[in-house]
Amino acid sequence: MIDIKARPFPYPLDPDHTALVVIDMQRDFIEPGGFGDSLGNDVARLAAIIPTVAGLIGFFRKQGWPIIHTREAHKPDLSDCPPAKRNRGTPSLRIGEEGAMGRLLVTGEPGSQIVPALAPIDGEIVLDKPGKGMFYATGLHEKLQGMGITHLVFAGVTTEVCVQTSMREANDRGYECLLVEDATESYFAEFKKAAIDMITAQGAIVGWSTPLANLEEAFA
Ligand code: C5J
Repeated sequence: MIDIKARPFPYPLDPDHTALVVIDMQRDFIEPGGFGDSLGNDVARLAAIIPTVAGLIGFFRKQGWPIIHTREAHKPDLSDCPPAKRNRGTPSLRIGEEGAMGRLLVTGEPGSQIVPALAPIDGEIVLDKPGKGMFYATGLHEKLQGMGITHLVFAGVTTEVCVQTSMREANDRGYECLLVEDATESYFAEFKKAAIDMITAQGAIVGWSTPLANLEEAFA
């Protein structure tokens, strides 16, 4: 085990059983004209973390540790998008409707692709998920178990929605979870802070958080 400086106390990283999960760094959330934009959000906040996420991915590639990229994306017939999700609220465009980058949050459309600066490479897992959490209807837990993974490092967007949901799901399944706090972002600064506080409170009730520099320093 290697101790990483973290909140609320050092994170015990197991180099032989750790994978990185990069949540939903896709054009639909990060670029103008996508799903995030259709909900009235300022997507520039999310684009700002791309260099740090790229640094984190580079760190994992250098170590030779597994990387999983998720995308929130539905089947073209929307059979995996419940009406309760699709019909909620008053967005300018709904899931499945044609936007500037194709149909919003639909697998295979340009908007569902991961931003070019973070594009997955051969050997990395790319997982389309219909929900907020990465374990719902994906078979990911079985895949991680088959790989012997016990520790998960998290990055991506948005901190309080898909990242936090996935961390909570992972925590319930017994994974030791670390959030890289400068490699995650929310459309709302106060929600990012609150999510990290909730995750790390009560003795790391969901998991730990740390900046990328602490992870790099431990392996320098
Ligand atoms: C949202 C996500 N915010 N990836 N999805 O709807 O956090």
